[in-house]
Amino acid sequence: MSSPLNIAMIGSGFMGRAHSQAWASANRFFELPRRARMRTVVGRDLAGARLFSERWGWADFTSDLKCALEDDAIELIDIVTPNHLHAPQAIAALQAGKHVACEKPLAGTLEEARAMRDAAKAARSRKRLGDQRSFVWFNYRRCPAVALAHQLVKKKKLGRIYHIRAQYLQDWGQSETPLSWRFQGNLAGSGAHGDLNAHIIDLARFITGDEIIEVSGAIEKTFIEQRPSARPRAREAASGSGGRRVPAKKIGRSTVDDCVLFLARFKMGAVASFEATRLATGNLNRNQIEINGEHGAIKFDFERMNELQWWDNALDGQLRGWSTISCTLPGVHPYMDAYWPPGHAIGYEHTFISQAADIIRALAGRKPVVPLPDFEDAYQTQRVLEAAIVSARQGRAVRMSEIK
Ligand code: NAI
Ligand code: SOE
Repeated sequence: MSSPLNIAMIGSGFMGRAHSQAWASANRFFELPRRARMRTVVGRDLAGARLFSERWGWADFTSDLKCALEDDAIELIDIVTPNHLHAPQAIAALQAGKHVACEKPLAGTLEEARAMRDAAKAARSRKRLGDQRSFVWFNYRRCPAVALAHQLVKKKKLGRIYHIRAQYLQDWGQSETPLSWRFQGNLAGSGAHGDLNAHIIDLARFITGDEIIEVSGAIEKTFIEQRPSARPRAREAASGSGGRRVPAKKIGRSTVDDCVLFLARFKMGAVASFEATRLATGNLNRNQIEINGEHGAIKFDFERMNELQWWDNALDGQLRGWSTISCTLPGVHPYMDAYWPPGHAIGYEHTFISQAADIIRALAGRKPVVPLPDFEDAYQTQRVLEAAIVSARQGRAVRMSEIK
């Protein structure tokens, strides 16, 4: 095994915990060419960063990003901060010669995303600093069932694709949910749109290997315009969905959407619909996609993340029907070699462990199990997000060629 991969992570909230767990576990589950070393966590304040480092296994802590950027031993900066910080932090890290792994959405705005894409491109071509890489944590690609769907499409099992139907439905955004950064346009960029549509646009692009050429019929809606102000550091404000709801007295204005819906056309002819919302009462984290092709169809729902639904159109009519594949077979289903015996389900955290493993592979010049999104790739998803907003606000179809 070559030298350890020293990592610094910026941020210590929901994703800070998920990523810490992933970096700590990747070498335990996977045989990897390098060992991840959790060197420094960068927090907003020293006391908080110290507590976090002790609990989650970081060797050191700081509240000054410069310390991590000037530490020559650190090769990779992992960014798990609110969306408005992705661009300045990622660009500074790239300019300091580091590899960068950034949470989704790539940025709050298209302009910031473009600057990040350009900085990653410039860094890769600046040979003096080595082959600098960028990664984006579209972690759902690494659900074994989603990776399998990608492989089935690649093997042409679905044939020509007609329909893509994607929804990301949550319901944590009810009126009593406090005004965290997620409801502030200047910090989040958008609401359910960048937060959730980003995932399903990425999933649709990843599974089909196709690109969107036109967006139309978009609706952007904010149902709840006033929210109780967030208590500083309240857990429910920090982690988005599912937290304890603590009433607060002051009222503030939400400046993001609660939901965005839109239609799209793909280059190879498929037509698609996308819906993201935080107000789909009754749905906790229903990240689902159905793809209907000439020879077969697939359905995935994150709330049953170990399963892929498969329809084989070639079967005799008497036998034709949806079948449920338990994507838990080592040696058969992507990533399952690393985990448990057949039928022993994995969870949300494994998507991050598998992505951490693929990042380590990529940084050692090896191939990831399925493609890893980089800043260029995530920028294409960001362009689609932008096209949907233009469509919603101008009430018209938007060609992707309009969105630079
Ligand atoms: P969070 O609010 O739980 O945590 C954000 C963290 O950033 C907090 O620890 C906060 O103290 C820290 N922070 C803020 N400003 C900072 C600064 N200047 N320097 C250092 N730390 C700073 O938010 P969460 O849920 O962890 O989201 C972070 C990012 O991860 C967002 O971009 C979000 O979209 C993404 N995300 C992705 C998920 C996925 O499934 N891939 C799931 C949840 C979030
Ligand atoms: C909240 O909506 C959230 O945590 C998103 O930020 C994540 O990206 C999604 O995976 C789960 O829900």
